[in-house]
Amino acid sequence: MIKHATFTAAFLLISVAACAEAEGGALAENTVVEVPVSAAQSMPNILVYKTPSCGCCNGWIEHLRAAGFGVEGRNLRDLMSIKRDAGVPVGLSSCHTALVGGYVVEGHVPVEQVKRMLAEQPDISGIAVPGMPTGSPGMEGPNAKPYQVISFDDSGNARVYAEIDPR
Ligand SMILES: [Cu+2]
Repeated sequence: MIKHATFTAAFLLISVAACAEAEGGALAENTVVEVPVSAAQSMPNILVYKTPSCGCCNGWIEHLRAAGFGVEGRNLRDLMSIKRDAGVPVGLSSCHTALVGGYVVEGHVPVEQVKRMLAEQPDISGIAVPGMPTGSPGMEGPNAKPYQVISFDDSGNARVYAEIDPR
């Protein structure tokens, strides 16, 4: 599992600073604002690596934001090294690779499955929707067909995590 506690902590600090500023400096300079750890863990931010020209990636990002996630998108011309470092099996790869709460999310995974993984904390590296099936979030369109969410770990195990029927 890849831990991104640093990213989350930094984001919280920035949020708190911006919030304090917006309220006209209601907080004294040295006030310590305590952010409950449980709250931060229940809705971690998602870091999404994508290529600059990927439109369906933006569709998926909007899907995450609509569900309440904070999302940071990073554009890269080549995602191969990101996918390799994240341990995404080649056969499960898709158009974008995301990191959230120590897990990898590859491709157009429905946000309900991301939330389920974060809640259940399974002993896996992450989940993927291989390719770009029509009907998955960000890939809406006619002729939607059932597709699978696959879990994977760093020992090469891949299992069906969820069966999705978008029709
Ligand atoms: Cu896509």
